[in-house]
Amino acid sequence: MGQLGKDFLWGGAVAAHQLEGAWQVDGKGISVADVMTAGDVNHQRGITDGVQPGNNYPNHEGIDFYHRYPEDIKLFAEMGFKSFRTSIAWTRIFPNGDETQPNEAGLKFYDDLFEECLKYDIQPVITLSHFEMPYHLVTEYGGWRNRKVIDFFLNFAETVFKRYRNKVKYWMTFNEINNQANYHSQFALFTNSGLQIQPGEDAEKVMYQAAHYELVASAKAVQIGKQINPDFKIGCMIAMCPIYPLTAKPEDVLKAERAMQTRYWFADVHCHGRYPEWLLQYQKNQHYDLDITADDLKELAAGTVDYIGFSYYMSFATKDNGETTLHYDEEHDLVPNPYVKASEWGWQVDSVGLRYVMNWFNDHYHLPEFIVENGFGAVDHVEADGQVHDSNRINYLRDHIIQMKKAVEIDGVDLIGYTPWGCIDLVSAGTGQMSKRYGFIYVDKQDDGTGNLARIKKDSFYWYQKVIATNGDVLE
Ligand code: P53
Repeated sequence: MGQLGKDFLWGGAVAAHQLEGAWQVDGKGISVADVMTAGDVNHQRGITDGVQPGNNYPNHEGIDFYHRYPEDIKLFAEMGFKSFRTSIAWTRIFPNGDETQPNEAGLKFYDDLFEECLKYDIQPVITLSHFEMPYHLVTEYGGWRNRKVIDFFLNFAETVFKRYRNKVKYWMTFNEINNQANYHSQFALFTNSGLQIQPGEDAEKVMYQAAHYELVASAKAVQIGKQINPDFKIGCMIAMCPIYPLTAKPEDVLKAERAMQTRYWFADVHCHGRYPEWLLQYQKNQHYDLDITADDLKELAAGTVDYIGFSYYMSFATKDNGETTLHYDEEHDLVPNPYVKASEWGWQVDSVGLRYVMNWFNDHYHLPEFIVENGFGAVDHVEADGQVHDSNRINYLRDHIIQMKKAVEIDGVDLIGYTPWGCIDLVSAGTGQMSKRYGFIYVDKQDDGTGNLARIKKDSFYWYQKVIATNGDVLE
């Protein structure tokens, strides 16, 4: 029976654009996150044509981690973190994305940040591209629909691999690359790939082309990284929301299988180094004439990943809708699951699903896994005593850790670590809100931008400290 090893990487996760702020400091360029306004539970975030005065752009200030990280890393160390997942803001290193020479001030910032982590034996776990590509690559090149962006990305990847080769061991290429399987979502296409669909364009086809270039870029980055440091562990990052059949009706089961294929073929390419047959057939049936060369296919095969990084928040369900073509479309084919409860933001909470997906990944790919996001976004209140009693969050995390341990101890899954999302409150990616909080540490910053940015340890801070200290034995 397996166990969480003594080197298990307990920690927490964030992304540069959601907490750093300092959007124009030390030469940073404008990223796609910088042109996104705040939304809320009922309103999608706006994407403006460049930065337009008079709008609320919550990522511009974030929680000012850029200037306050020593204080925050110290709090992570106090909780006992062994790892800290963040991303490198591409626009700090290459402000426009297409420069040949990097911005030294940006490189220096991450040198200092990683040093600060290592001082406490906290391993940085780094995502190269986390919803923050240079906006210039969108306006000048059309984002990832353009093959040229592969080289710009590789220039960025090589620069940071070389610079941090002795500071960072765990890397991931593209955050939640498969979210864009939901090609109806302007938000997903823009944040993942800088895509803006023109009238008359087939969004699904554009998505398949962009995803192909990203997967080629990922495979090439893996190879470049291994040359720079053979000890690097380079993973993919998949948003894992399993899609269950609503009933045992065979047509529902088949529909759910196609849904899983549609959302997770990205992992097939990352892990197996090739496209699955159903997708090749689908693209042929659609008469998509994609730019996929023989050389690309060689690169995909040569650049498979070392591990599967994934986020897990919720599960989905689907059912047959009587169509003869087996096609799954995330915007129209999801149905509520009567067996699970949803959060205030409609995210269906399902801890057993975590054990299910850990087994699913293991059976499909036989690779180590790393849970690089998991968590409960909820409104928190600072009580009269100045404390935050976030028992909902503790309950959510406890239930998931119990299932995670079962997957390791009973089912034999090889798990590298666990980094819950938003270990310190930050800007929500989906809604741009501050009030959708995930942290062990409360930050006094509100949706309207007010607040003094003070940090407060929540009840979950002390709870997680105990979990780490006992290597997951004490969960009460
Ligand atoms: P927020 C959709 C579905 C699952 C995870 O999300 C997702 C999304 C996109 O919103 O995003 C990941 O902030 C992402 C993080 C994000 C986190 O989950 O919308 O990797 O950047 O903040 C939580 O509540």
